Order: sequence, then C-alpha cells, then structure tokens
Amino acid sequence: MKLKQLVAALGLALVAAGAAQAQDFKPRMIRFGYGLNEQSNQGRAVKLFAQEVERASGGKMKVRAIGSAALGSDVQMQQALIGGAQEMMVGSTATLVGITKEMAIWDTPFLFNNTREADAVLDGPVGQKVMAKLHEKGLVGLVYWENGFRNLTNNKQPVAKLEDLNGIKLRVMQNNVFLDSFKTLGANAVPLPFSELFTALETKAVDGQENPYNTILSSKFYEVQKYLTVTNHVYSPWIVLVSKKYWDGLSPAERNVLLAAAKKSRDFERKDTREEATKALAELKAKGMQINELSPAEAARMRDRLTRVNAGLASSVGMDLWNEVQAEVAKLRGSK
Ligand code: TK8
Repeated sequence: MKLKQLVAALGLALVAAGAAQAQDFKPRMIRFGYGLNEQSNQGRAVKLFAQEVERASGGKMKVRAIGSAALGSDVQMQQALIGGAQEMMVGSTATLVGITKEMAIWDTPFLFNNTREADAVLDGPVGQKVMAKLHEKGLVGLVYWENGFRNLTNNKQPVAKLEDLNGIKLRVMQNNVFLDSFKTLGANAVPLPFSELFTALETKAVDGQENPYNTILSSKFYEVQKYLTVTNHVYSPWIVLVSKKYWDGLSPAERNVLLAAAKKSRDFERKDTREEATKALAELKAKGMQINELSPAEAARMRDRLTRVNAGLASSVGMDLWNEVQAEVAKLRGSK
C-alpha cells in the first residue's frame, strides 16, 4: 500500500470508530423554550442549535424552538424541565438561584470587567463546578451563553447620580441579589418575570428595568423607556439547560450531539451578541432614547454602594466558592 492510501484507510477507520451509527439515534422531538423573541440574539442562537442537532443526528433529533416565553417564564420552564414536561431551555442564571443557590455567584456586582474574564471563568473549572450543582436538582447545564453587561433604563428621569434612583419603581429579575442590590441603591425594586416586563413598562406598573443593550433593542423597550444610563453593573450569563429526566434516557451518541451543538451555539452566540452590542447603543439613540454615562465619581459611589451586598452573597454561595471565583479573576487580571 502506498503511504497516501494507508493514511486514507487509517483516516476512514478512525471516522468509523468515532462516528455515531444510525442506530445510536432514536427519533426525538426536543421542545426548546426561551424568553426573548425570534429576532433576538437568543432566538438566532437557538435556531443555530436546532439546525446543528438535526444535521449531526442525520435528521433523527429535531428541535422545536419556542420563543417569547410561549412555554412560560424562565422559572416556569425550569420547573417543567425538572418535572420532565419540557426537554430544553435557555434562560438567565439569575432566575435559577431559587433552585441552585451557588448560581448567585454570577450576580456579584462588577464581578467581571470584560468578556475575556467572563468567558475564562464561566468556561473554566469554577464555572463548570457551579453548573454541575444543577444535577442534584434535576437539571443538566450544557454551556453558558452571553446575555451581557446590564444597563439601566427608566421612564422618569435621567439617572446621573445615586439619588436619582430614589423612588424609581424598578423591575428586577426574580432573584434576591438583584432585589437587594437595587434596594440598596435606593430604588423601589419589584421582582417580575421577563415575560411580563414589556407590558409592565407600557402600562407604567413599573418605571424602569435593567438589561443588556441587545435586549433593550430586541424587546423594543425603547418604545416604552426614555432614559438609558450606562451602568454595566453586572455581567449576566444565560445557561442552556436540559431536563435531567430526559438526559438520562438519551444514548451517549445523542448526548454528544446535544453537547457539541451547544458548544457551537455558544461560540456563535457570543460572537453575534458582541457584534450586535457594539452597534446597539447608537441604534437605541437613533430610536430616540436619551443616553447618559455616569461620571467617574458617581460610578464609584454606585459601585461602592453595590458591594454592600457582597457579604450576604458570599455567605449564601459559600465562602469557598466566593474565594475561588475572586482568586480566578485576580489571576486573570495578573496575566493580561
Ligand atoms: C429571558 C430572561 C432575560 C433576563 C431578564 O427569559 O429576565 O431580565 O435578562 O434575558 O432570562
């Protein structure tokens, strides 16, 4: 045999050994729920995931992407996954804290300075360890996606200093760290599911909210919010979840397909989100929002005030996890 042929034959043998066979896959229909609309960064990435799963399983596994919280809010979908009534979802890690308290570590105000730090910690050993905590609660986490750095909008007045938040009725996620954080800042914080947010803003049941630029744009919050303050107060991850009941019934080949597709969707989603975020602020301005940055002095005051929640947060996630994450971030900052 010529060398070329030998290499080709070896290659084929390897493919045969590694590749999944048709009989490794059963016909499957996965209901994948998410909160934002189809036109959002979330919608685009779920679509890519669905195509990837179908392709890699030779059409055996199909994903039905169901957006706009049509299957329920984050919290409702999490319960459906735990009970086995729904197979997959993507949502905020912050709404998972009621189930797995360690998830609150990602709600630490100003934890990450940039996406390089976020990616490294979330995809690294600590991020994976926190994700693994979901198993005992009936959930399997596959990957973290980027929701993004959160910024404040409201309909009452520009927020240029801490005191401007006084009396603003602000929707927060269903999560105690967010509730405490914004109460600490002086706002009248009200927890609400994302699926009720647009209407709550429109009917003036609340004055404001906080989310990344991408979401303010894709959910058309600019139609019902006048002022945007660049606060970047926390980096918010999304997490792709599978019902553990469902996962346990899959073959290894089927699980591999889901995990590999989830990783592809993560890489796509982060790139897509970051590209969109760089243009989003100008678009929001063009849509008529009045945008202001905080002066360095006011940003520092807000930051100081927000760190008051850290002690409570550290004790609720556990000192070991708190220290481990702080050490990871410090290490990354030392090795630029
Ligand atoms: C979408 C939510 C959203 C989150 C929020 O279901 O609730 O404000 O930022 O992305 O998970």
